Amino acid sequence: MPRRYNKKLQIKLSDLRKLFCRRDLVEEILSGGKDPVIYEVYQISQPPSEGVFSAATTVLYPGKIGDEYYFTKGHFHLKEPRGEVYIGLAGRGLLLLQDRNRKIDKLSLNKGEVAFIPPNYAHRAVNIGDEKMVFLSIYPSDAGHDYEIIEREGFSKIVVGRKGKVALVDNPK
Ligand code: M6P
Ligand code: ZN
Repeated sequence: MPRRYNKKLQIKLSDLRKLFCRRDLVEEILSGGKDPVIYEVYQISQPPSEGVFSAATTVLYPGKIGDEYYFTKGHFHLKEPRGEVYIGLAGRGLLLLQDRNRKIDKLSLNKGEVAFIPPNYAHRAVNIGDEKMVFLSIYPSDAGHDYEIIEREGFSKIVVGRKGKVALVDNPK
């Protein structure tokens, strides 16, 4: 884990209950008394200021709900002209990018790969491997997180593992 961070977030299944497709399975797991950690974010957060970066290391655990792989919540930036860079440090992952018209693009985000998130794209990381997926993100400290649209509408496509294959399919919701 990174040695220097000033804020740690732990996101559990219950924090993502409305986002997974199979809400019935989520509720079944939670009502059985389990609430697994899906990911942790170690932030090196700087006060919001133009031209200053914040950074975060995210550890996204492997797993699925039904056939949908674990993912980060995903967000737009509150300040629209703010981009971001993700750098894969471990594991196998995908980065979903969705524009304001819900058009989706996917980039691979495996160990050693760098992905650029252009301004005005919602972004979500997905762990498609059997091990922890770890990535570093670097973003303007004044970007801000806007979760509202994603919490309401989700991404237009979801990432599933079926018969040993990874596929991007339409979000049935
Ligand atoms: C990356 C960055 C962070 C973000 C984290 C988890 O590290 O984009 O700003 O908080 O991923 O993603 P989310 O906030 O969408 O759950
Ligand atoms: Zn971001």
